Amino acid sequence: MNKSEKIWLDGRFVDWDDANVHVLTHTMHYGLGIFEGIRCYLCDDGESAVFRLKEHTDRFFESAHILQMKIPYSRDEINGAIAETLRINGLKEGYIRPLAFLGAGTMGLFPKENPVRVAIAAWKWGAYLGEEGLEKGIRVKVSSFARHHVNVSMTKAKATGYYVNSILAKREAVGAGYDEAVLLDTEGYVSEGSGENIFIVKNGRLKTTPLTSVLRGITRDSVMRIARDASMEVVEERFTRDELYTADEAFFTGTAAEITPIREVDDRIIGEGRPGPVTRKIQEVFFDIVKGRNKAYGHWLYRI
Ligand code: PPE
Repeated sequence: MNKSEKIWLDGRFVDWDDANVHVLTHTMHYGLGIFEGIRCYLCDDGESAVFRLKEHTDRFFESAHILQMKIPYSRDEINGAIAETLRINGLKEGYIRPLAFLGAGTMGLFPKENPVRVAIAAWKWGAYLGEEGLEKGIRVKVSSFARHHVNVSMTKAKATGYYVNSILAKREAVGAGYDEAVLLDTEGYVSEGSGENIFIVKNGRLKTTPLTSVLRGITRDSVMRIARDASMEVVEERFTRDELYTADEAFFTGTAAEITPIREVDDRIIGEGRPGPVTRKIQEVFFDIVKGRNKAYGHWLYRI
């Protein structure tokens, strides 16, 4: 991985290699932690901007609220620490990972005095599913693992432990020769990727999973707004895997994955087997926005 110099840990910067914790760190045993994934882009004017920082920080605090973790910093302090982490590492472009976790203290399932600790790291991270995937589309497999049931895991929280399910699905898909997994919900409807929301396009109309078993993706929200602003119809409705197979176009959205076209699902070619016009249009507008080229969405950029 692309190491940076410093990591912000509990309010101060430490060297990357010294950002260590005790092995009895509670979150390492039981998975009750929360995190964010945020991207910062180098804009065409040479300055850099964090994409939708406010929404990411708000979700970070919402995740903490859902899981009853009290973050010992304000939203402004976290935003400031994120900006400082980018600056101190000289990163004009990169991926930012805020993490809140329960430190060492009591073991067992009723942690009381364990401190809530916060780390913020940032590093260079290229195309999540490969440059070629971004350009030509990826091959996806429906997973044998179901996505979280709403009464088992509260998926509006971006919790560390939930990602065991994602890793199992991703490993299964990659092991079988595909690029990514798509998970169904416990009722059998399409849910999301291991770390991405999903959209399909049919007859010019976009459809994405409603906010039940999925994470409330910030890229998902951005795509819905971009599409609606371009007078495209967007609905949030359940759909089945055969509706995915017969879509004209399909794509994943996520901070890491950005807008990644899907060209094949379970060995069925989607549409023409390459990114379709709607996907390409959304990609184009999205990258124009994050690079500061589209002034109409300037309010989504937090200048560093
Ligand atoms: N669903 C899941 C399960 C998910 O993890 C992500 C983000 C999304 C949807 C899209 O959300 P958003 O980034 O707000 O558009 N996944 C993060 C973690 C990736 C990783 O491998 O780590 C991300 O994209 O940063």
